[in-house]
Amino acid sequence: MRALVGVLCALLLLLGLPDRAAAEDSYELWLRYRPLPAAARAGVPGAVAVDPAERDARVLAARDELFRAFAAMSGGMGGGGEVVLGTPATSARVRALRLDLGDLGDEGYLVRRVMTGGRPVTVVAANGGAGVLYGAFALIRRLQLGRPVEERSAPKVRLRVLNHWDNLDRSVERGYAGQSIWDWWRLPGHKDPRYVDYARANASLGINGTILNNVNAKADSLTAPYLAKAAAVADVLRPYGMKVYLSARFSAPIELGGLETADPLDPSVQAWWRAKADEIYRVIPDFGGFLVKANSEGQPGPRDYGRSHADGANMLAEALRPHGGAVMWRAFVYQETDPEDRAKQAYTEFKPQDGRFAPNVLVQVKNGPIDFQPREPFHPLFGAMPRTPLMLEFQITKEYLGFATHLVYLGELFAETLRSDTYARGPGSTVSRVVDGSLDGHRLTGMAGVANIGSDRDWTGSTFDQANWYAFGRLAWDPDASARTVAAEWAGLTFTTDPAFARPVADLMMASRQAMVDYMTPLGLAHLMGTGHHHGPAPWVSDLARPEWNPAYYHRADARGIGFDRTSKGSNAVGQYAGPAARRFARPETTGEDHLLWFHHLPWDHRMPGGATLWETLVRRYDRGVAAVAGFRARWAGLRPFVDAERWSKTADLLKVQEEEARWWRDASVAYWRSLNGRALPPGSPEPAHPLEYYKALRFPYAPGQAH
Ligand code: BDP
Repeated sequence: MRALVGVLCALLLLLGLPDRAAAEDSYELWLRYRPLPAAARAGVPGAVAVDPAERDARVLAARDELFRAFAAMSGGMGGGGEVVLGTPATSARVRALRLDLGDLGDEGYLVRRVMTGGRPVTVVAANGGAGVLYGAFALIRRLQLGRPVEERSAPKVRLRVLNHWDNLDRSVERGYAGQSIWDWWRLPGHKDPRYVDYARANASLGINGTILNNVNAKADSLTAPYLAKAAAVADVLRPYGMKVYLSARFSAPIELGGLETADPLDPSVQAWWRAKADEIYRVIPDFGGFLVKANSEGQPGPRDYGRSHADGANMLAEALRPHGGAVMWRAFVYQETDPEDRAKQAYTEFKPQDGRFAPNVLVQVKNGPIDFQPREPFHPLFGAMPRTPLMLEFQITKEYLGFATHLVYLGELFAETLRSDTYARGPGSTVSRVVDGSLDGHRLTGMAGVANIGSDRDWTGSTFDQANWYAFGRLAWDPDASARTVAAEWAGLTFTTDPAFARPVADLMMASRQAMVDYMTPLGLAHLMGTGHHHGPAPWVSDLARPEWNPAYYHRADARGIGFDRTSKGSNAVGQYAGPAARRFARPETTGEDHLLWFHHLPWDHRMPGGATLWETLVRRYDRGVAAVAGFRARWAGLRPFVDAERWSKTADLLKVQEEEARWWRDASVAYWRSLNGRALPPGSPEPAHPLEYYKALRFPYAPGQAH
C-alpha cells in the first residue's frame, strides 16, 4: 500500500510541475514556488503521505499544497524522504509516533524530522486539520527560506480575520487594487478559481476568517440570494480553515423584515434576528458571525432607540449563540453632535459598558483613537475594559498612507501598536497582551485587518503592498513577532533569499513607515489629507459640515503655534490612559517627538531637545521624509539585478511617483504653515515648488476607493 502511495505521489509531483516561463506578475504572492538551489533540492521530500481514510478537507488541502510546492521546488527531483501528515486521531502513523502535541490547541502544529524503519520522515502533526494545514505551509516556507524544517508553533490569537470593505456592486471602499474579488453577480453559479488562491494565501499565514462585505453594510447581503452567494464562497474557503462572516446592518429587520423598529429590546426584532441566524446556519453551517458598525458615521444602531451598544451587541449574540457564532462590535464611534474631542469619544462611550457584553461578543477597536493615521498613539480602550475581549483592528489597505502607490511597510506600524505599554495592569501590560487575552484571561481573542485585496493581477495594487497582508497575518498569529524578521521573510519568499537582496530590502521596508510620517504628518500631526478621498495634503480645509472632518480641527495651527492640546488644560484625552502612560503624554518633554503635536499645542518657537525650534524641526522632518524616499529609489535601482523586469519596473515607477508625492506633501504643508506663521524656512531648506494657491486648487474627483 505504502509503495503505491509513493508511486502516486511521484507521478503527481511530475504532473504538478509549474510553467516556468510564466511571467512574474506577482500573482503568486509569497507562495512562489521555484526550484531551490541544486544543493537544497535533494532535501525536498519526494513523497507525501496521509492516511488512506483521511477525510478532513484541510488535511487533504495540505497534502495537495505540499505536492505542488515540492514538485516546483525540487524540479521533480525530490529525494529528501517522505512527509507524513495528520492528526493522532485520524492517522495511525502519526499516532504511533506518540508526539507531544499537548500545548498546540486546535490550530497549532509540530514539524519534526524522525527516523522510522531506518528512513528519514518529516512529520507534520497537529490536533486538528487546521493545524496540519498550517504546519504544511510552515514546512514549505522553511524549505523556501533554506531553514531547518523543524518548528513548533501555535497561534496566540483565536480569530485572525480580514475585513473586506467590499460592496455588492464590486466597488471597494478604500480599495486601491481594482474591484472586489467577490464577483457577487456571478456567484453562486460561478466560483472564480481565484478564491482558492485567496484561501491558500490566507491559510499560509494562519488567517482563519473573512468578513466578506463592507462595514457600511447593505441589508441585502442578508437576503436569501446573497446568503447563497456567501455560502458558495464559504464552500471554497472551508478546506483552507477559513470561516465566512458578514457585516450586518443593524436596521435590517426594518428593511428586510418589514418591522417598524430595530430596537434590540423589542421581542419581534429579537425573533427576526434569531430566524435570520437560523437561516444563515442552514446554508453556512460553520458561519463565523457578524461584524457590526453601529451608530457611527450615519450607520443605524441601538442608540437610535435609546439603547446601549451592549444591548445591540448582546441581542445579535443571543441569535448566534446556539450556533457558536460571535459578534464583532466595532468601537469606532463618534458623533457630529458631540463636542467632545473625537479621540475621546469611543472610550467615553464604551468604557462604562465593560462587563455588560455577552460572552460571544468582542469589541473591535482600531489601533489608534482617531482613524488609521500614519502614526497614532495606541487606543486608550486597550487595557481599559478588562472584562471584555477587545479585538484589534488594523487597516491593511493604505487609505491614509498613499494608497497602493507609496511603499510603506505596515509591519512596523502594527508592531509599534502591539508593543505599546498600556500600563493598565502595571508595566508590561502591552497591547499585544490585551489582544492575545493573556493580560485579563480572555480565551476569545481576535485581530482584524481591513483588507487591501482586489481584482488586480497582483492582488494588492503593488508587490510591496502584499507585504502588509503578509505582516498582518504573521502578527495576528504571533503579536510579539518582530516586524523586521517578518519583512525579511516576506522579501525572501517574494523575491530571493540572497542576503545581498533580502537585507537591504528589509532595511528599506523598516524605514519606509517613518519616512511617510515625516513627509505627511510629522511630529504627531494627523488627518491632514484631502477631503473624502484622502489623497494628498489639505491642511487648510476648515469648511466641512462636521467639525472633525476638517484637517484644521486636528492641527489647530495659527500664527502662534500648532497641535492639539489633549492635556488636562485641553481636551484631557491623556486622562483616558493609565498612570505612567498618562504622565508621559501629559508633558511635551516626556511625550517624545512621535506624538508631540497629537497631545500638545505648542508655540512655533518651542525649543526641541536638540535646541532647534519646533518650526525648524518640523520643516526638517518634511525634508528628511522626502530625502528618505529619494534614497529608497536609489537603493531599489541598485537591486535591479536581483529582480525580474516586470516587478522591478513597476516598483521603480511607483517609487518615482512616491517621491513626487512626498515632495508635494512637503511643499504644500510647508507653504500652508508658513502662510499662518509668516516664518522663513531654515537655511538650506528649499522653497516650495508652487505658491500655496496652486496646492489648494488641486482636485481629484476620480481618486479611487471613495465611499459611496
Ligand atoms: C474611515 C473610512 C471610512 C470607513 C470608516 C470605518 O474613511 O470609509 O467606513 O473609516 O472604519 O477611515 O468605518
